[in-house]
Amino acid sequence: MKKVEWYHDFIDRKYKPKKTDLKALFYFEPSAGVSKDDAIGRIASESSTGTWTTLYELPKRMKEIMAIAYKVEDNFVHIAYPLGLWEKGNIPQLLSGIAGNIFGMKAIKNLRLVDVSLPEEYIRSFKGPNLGIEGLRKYFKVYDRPLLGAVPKPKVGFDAEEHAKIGFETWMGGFDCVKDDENLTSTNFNNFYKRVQLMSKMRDRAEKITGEVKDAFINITSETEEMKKRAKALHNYGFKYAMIDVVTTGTASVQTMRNVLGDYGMAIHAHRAMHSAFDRYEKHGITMQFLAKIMKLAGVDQIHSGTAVGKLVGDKEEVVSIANVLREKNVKPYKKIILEQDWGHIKPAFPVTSGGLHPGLVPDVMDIYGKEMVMLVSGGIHGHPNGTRAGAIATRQALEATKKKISLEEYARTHKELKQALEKWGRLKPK
Ligand code: CAP
Ligand code: MG
Repeated sequence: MKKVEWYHDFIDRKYKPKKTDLKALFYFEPSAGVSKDDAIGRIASESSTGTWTTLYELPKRMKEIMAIAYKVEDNFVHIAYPLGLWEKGNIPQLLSGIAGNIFGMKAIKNLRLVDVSLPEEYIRSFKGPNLGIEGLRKYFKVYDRPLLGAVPKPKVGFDAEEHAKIGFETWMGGFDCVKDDENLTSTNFNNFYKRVQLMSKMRDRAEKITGEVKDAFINITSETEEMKKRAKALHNYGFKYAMIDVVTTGTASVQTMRNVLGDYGMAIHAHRAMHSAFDRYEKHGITMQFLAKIMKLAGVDQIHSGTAVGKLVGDKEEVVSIANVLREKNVKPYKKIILEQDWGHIKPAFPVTSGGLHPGLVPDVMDIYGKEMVMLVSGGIHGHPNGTRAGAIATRQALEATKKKISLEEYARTHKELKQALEKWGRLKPK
């Protein structure tokens, strides 16, 4: 019988990956009646050079660039992708390969792209973060604690004037940054350009009074040409960051904006809204640690990474893995969660912890992350019984207590803003 399928040609358990191969780890579950080899052959074939049936002719070079499934451990498969399959500097193409059609193959019931170890020759074609952790700490002149920020809440509803006033209160309470919410871009009552102008005035005022560097993550998310205009406005008004919702705008626009913002000497705050559409369920989709990896490659300086104790999903093991991928120069492999990664010239980036945090959770988050992070406490300051500025002060007090290894309750005896925060929220872990 003429051979109809050739998926098994993409399996070789004797294959030893080359230094220049991209090495991917997938979790997979074959559909009923499908063997593991039928499944892994399909994953390797459909994500590289194959198709469903044997072909009349094959170019010789195909052999050099086809993916090879070389190791299977339970429901995990390691697949090597020769460098020649990929266009250097092109993240969308990488995703179209290793995170494309394979998610829809009938023969595979569940599939999850866990991580990809990228070779130096591939990494070299990307810029990575413009400032990174070191550059941002130098900019703020803050070294002994996490960078602190807050989003005006309610998420959307303030006009530009009110927004800037909340920003001023946040800065005066001791926070470094004021962040736009992920779904605030430009509305008829809070026009982007008006907000930039008013926020710059309030920032200058707060800097003058406090003597500290103050900045903002103002959301430029929109069509790419418009994002370029908004980036220019932020630069003209002296802001160091632009915020981008990197999943909804896509990796191509992140790469474009890395170039534009890089020319301005600016940094990117990456909000990850929509990530839970594909990273939440452990049997199918793409992990947040891989999303964080490609966004760092594309050039974001910081990206949300979860809290483990707040209102959104992501347990401690996942949160720490994402933080490692972002901060470590040489990432060590960890269980079937992350692969080794030498980041080469790419600068370390900040994990951003946010979502349901308040002063009572500061010790938990510091215990998980240490100080090398950006901590966003939004509802957790604007909901303080004495308002935004007191909420920010309470958060600073909780940080001081944690650093001095004094319990919050003890510290609250002599710090009223913290006391009031604990009276309202205690150590609540919001859902
Ligand atoms: C947090 C937040 C952030 C989430 C995003 C919100 O506000 O502004 O968008 O942290 O989730 O809109 O919920 P609160 P993640 O501090 O008031 O909860 O950080 O997991 O990407
Ligand atoms: Mg938000």
